[in-house]
Amino acid sequence: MVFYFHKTLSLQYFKYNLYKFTDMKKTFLAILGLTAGMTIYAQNVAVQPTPQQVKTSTETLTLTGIYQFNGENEANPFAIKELKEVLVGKHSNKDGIRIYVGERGDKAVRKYNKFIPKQAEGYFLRITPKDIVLAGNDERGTFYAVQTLKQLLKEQQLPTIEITDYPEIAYRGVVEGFYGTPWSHQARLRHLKFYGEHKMNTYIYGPKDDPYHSSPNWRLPYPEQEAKQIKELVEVAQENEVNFVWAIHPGKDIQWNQADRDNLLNKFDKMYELGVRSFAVFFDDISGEGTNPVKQAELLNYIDENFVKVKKDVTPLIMCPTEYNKSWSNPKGGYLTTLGTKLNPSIHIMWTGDRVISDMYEGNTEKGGMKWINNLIQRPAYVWWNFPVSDYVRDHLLMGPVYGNDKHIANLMSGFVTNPMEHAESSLIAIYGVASYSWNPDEYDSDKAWKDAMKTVLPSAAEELEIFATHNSDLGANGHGYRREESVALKPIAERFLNDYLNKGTYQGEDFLSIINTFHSMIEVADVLMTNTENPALIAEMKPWLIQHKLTGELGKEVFAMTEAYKNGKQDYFLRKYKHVKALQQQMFDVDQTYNQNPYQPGVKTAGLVIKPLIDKTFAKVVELYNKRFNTQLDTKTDYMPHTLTSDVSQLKNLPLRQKTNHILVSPANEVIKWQGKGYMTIELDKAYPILTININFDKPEVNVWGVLEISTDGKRWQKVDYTQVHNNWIYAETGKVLAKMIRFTNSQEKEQEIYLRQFSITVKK
Ligand code: 14T
Repeated sequence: MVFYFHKTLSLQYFKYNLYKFTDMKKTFLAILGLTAGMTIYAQNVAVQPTPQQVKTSTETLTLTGIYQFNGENEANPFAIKELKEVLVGKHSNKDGIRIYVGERGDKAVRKYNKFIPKQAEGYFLRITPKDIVLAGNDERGTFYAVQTLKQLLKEQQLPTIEITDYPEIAYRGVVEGFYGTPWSHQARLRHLKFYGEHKMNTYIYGPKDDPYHSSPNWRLPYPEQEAKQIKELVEVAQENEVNFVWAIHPGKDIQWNQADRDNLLNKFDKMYELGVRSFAVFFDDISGEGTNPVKQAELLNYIDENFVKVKKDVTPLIMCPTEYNKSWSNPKGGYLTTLGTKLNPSIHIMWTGDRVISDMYEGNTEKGGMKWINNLIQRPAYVWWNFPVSDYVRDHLLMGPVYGNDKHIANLMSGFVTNPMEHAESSLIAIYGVASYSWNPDEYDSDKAWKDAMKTVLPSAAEELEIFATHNSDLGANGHGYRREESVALKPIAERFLNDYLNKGTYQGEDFLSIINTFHSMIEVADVLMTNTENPALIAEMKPWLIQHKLTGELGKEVFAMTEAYKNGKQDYFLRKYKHVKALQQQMFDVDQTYNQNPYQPGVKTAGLVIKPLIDKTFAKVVELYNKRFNTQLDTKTDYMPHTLTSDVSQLKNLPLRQKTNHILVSPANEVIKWQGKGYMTIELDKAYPILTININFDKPEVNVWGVLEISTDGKRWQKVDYTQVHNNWIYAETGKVLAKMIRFTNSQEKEQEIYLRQFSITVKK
C-alpha cells in the first residue's frame, strides 16, 4: 500500500495531510497503518535537506549483508565508494538485495529513466523490500542519492520509500571569507565531508588573512607546504562532490595592464596544476584604481576567454564586486550597471543584500531586494550571506537558527553561500541550516533544521548543545545593526516577570520557577558540554563561552535567591547571597578580560539579549528595595559595561564600548563612516576618573584640523583638550590626569568627513 505526499518526511506535515483526507475512507485506513510505520523515522533526524517528493509505505527493508550490485562500474566512483561503506557485507551475483546504481543513460538504471528528475544534481531513490535503486540525473545526483540512503538507514533497517529530489539553487555552500584566523587544514577537511553529506556543492576559499589570496602575494605561487595542502583539499572536495573554488583578491594593488593580466593567469595556472577547477575574483573592500568597473569587467572577460573557455573543464567564474551591497552602491555612478552590461553572461556576481549584513527577499526594481540587484546586473545574483560570520562581534558565538531569508526566491539567485565564523566547528550549526534552506527553500523549517543540526554535530549531547545555542544566538549591539533572536522560550516569561517586579515589586510563582529552572539548566549543560569528548574541536572553541555560561546561570540563581530572601525578610541570607553575587560578577569580568583577547572585540559575552538583562535588572531592583527597607547602601551596579556612548552620527550611535582593565574603547567599525558637519560622539563614564590618555585613529591625516576633543565632569561645562601629538593617522592627547566623566569628539566644521573608526580609546587612572 502506497501513500503519496509531497516534499517532506516530517510526521507533523504528514498528520496535516492526513487531516485533509479523512473523508476518504480508504486513504484514511492506509494512513493509519502508515503512521505507525513512520514513527520510527520521526523520532530520529529525518532526511535533511528535505527532499522535494517522497512516497512511502509501511514496510521496511532489513539489510541482510548480501548484495547484488548492478552498474557499479559505470556509476560515479565516489558514490560507489560511499555506497559500499554503507552496504557492507558479501557481494554476490545471484542472491541478496539487488542494487541498481548509476546515472541517467547507464544500463543499470535505464528502466528507471522516466523517474529521474531532469534537474541538475537530481536523483531518484527507490527502496522496496527486494531492491534499491539509486539513479542520478548526473554524477552528483547519484552521490546525493547515496547520502539520502545513508540518512535513512537506522540499525540496518530502511523504510520502503520513493524519493524524487533535486536542488532549487544551483550553487550551495560556504565562502571562507572572513577576517581573522583562517580555518585549519584539519577543519577544512572535516567541512568538505560535511558539505558532501548535506548536499552542498561549493566551498569558496577566500580567507582575508591569507597573503597569497590577496596583497601582497597574490601574484606569487604558494610555498610548497601550502600548495600541498591545497592539493589535498581539492582532492577531498572532489571525493565529496564539492567544487573547490579558489578566490583571488588582487584589487588593492592591481595594475590594469598586460603584465598583471599575465600575473593573474599564471597564478590561476599554478592553482589549476594543483587540481583547482573553479575560480573567483574578489574586488571587495578596496579603494582607488582597483574599483574601476570597466577594467574589472575587462579582466574577468579576459580570464573567461583565455582561461575558462580554453581549459574546458573549469566551471563558470564568480566575481565579488566592490559595491557588493545596496547601501554601498551608488546607482548614479553606474558601477553595477557597467558590470551588468559588460561582464560575459556566464560570470556570476556576488551580492550580500541591501546591506553588508542582511537577509534576502524578493523586493522590486525600484526599492531593493533580489529583483533590484538582478535588474542592475542582468542576471540572478550569487548570494554571499554574511551569517554567522562574527568578525565584527568577536566576543560573541553565533549558534542560533538560520532564518530571515525568503522561502520563494530560489529562482532569483544563482547561488547561496554562507560566510561563517572563524570557529569552524561551531559554524556547522548555521551551515547545516543553510544546506537545508538552499536545497529546498519552500520546505525549509528553521527550527527543525536547527535542532537536527545539534543531533548531527553532537549526537551525545544534542539537547545540552541546543540549550547552550539558544542562549548564544544574538550578536549584541553592533555597527551593522544586525541582530538575532535569543532565549526565545524564556523571553515572554522574562518580560512578564520584569514587568511585575520592576513596577510592583511582586512576581508570579510560576514565572519564578521557570526562570530558576532555566538557570539550573544553564549550569547543567555547561558542565555536560565541558566534559564531552565526542567532538573535542567543538568543545575547545566553545570553552570560554561555556565557562561564562555557567557563571551566568549561577549568577541568575543567586540573584533570584536574593528576591526570595527579601520577600521572606531573611536578612542574613540575603547578605550572604549578595556577597556571592558580587564574587560571581567579578569572576565573569575576569573571564571577559582573560579569554579571547583579540584586539577588536576582546572578551566573552553570552546570553546577552534576554537573560543577562533579566538578571541585572532584577539585581538592581532587589538591592534598591533592600537598601530602602533596611537603610543600607549596597551597590546596585552590575558592572558589565558601566560606560555609555551617545552620538548623532547614525553609524556611530550603536557601536558598543569595550573595557580592558583601565582602557575604555569604542569597538572599531570596518565601514566608511560619514560624519556629518557638527556631528558628535560622547563617551560617558560611570563616574569621573583621572584621564591619562586619549588615542584616536580615523585612518586619515589631519583629523585635528576639523575634529575637536573636549572633556567635562558634568556635561554642562566643557573643556577643550589640546592634542599632544599628531602623527600620520594618529592623534593622541596626554591629559595630565585631569578629572573627567565625559569625553566628546565633534566635527567642528559644516563639511561632512569620511573616516574609518580604527581606534578611539581612553585610558583612565583607576
Ligand atoms: F565581499 C563581501 F561580500 C564581504 O562581505 N566582504 C567582507 C567580509 O570579508 C567580512 O567577513 C564581512 C563581515 O564583516 O563583511 C565584509 O567585510 C567588510 C565589511 C564592512 F562593512 C569590510 C569592510 C567593511 F567596511
